[in-house]
Amino acid sequence: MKKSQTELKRLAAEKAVEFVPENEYIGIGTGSTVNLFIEALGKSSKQIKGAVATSRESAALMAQYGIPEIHPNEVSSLAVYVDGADEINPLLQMIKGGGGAHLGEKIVARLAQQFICIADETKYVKRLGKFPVAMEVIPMARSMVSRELVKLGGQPELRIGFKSLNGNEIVDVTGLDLSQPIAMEDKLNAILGMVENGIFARDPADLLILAKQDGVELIT
Ligand code: ABF
Repeated sequence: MKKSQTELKRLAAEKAVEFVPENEYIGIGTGSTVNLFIEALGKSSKQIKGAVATSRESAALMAQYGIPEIHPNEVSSLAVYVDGADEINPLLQMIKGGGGAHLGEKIVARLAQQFICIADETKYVKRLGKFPVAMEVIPMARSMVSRELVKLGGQPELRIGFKSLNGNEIVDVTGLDLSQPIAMEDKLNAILGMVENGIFARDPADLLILAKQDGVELIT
């Protein structure tokens, strides 16, 4: 019987709990796969000191399971960061931001000693770029940033009605050449008015827990 995408996400999420060290601070990402991780962690016997949340949705679910929330300014490092992705390639570089939380995710991932990505097989791609790249932009500069994105070959689209945790807007961009993801990540972040883009190439994951129809694969 073919496993559903949710069943695969749950397998990856449950496997990730094995990699959470006891009595440490950890970081927790955002999205439906992460929600299943929070549930699995909450139901496990694992005792952690606390977790940094990257969205209010994750924080609320953590609270439901009694996982203490800590603010990122209270810690100088985290043992692990567990998060999903929209796309991830064999180098463990990712496109993230479908949930509009990629700025916080990149900040918290930078704090962690190990970035564990949990995903179902549909996220694993040879080349990044089919999924739109989310970009957090300063509202007053949205048009200026969009003109620069078009110059780079992108097709920017404002995420209507969405504001980030920091009160910024999200522009989703398709059509960019991501054959050199690190270079593009840096180029995008140099645009005046750009807060952060959803290419995680400079900060790839350290471990991918990939749930496939024939089992869970660990890729490093
Ligand atoms: C989050 O995970 C986002 O960066 C990314 O868009 C999302 C993937 O969500 P899901 O697990 O629901 O596919 O970290």
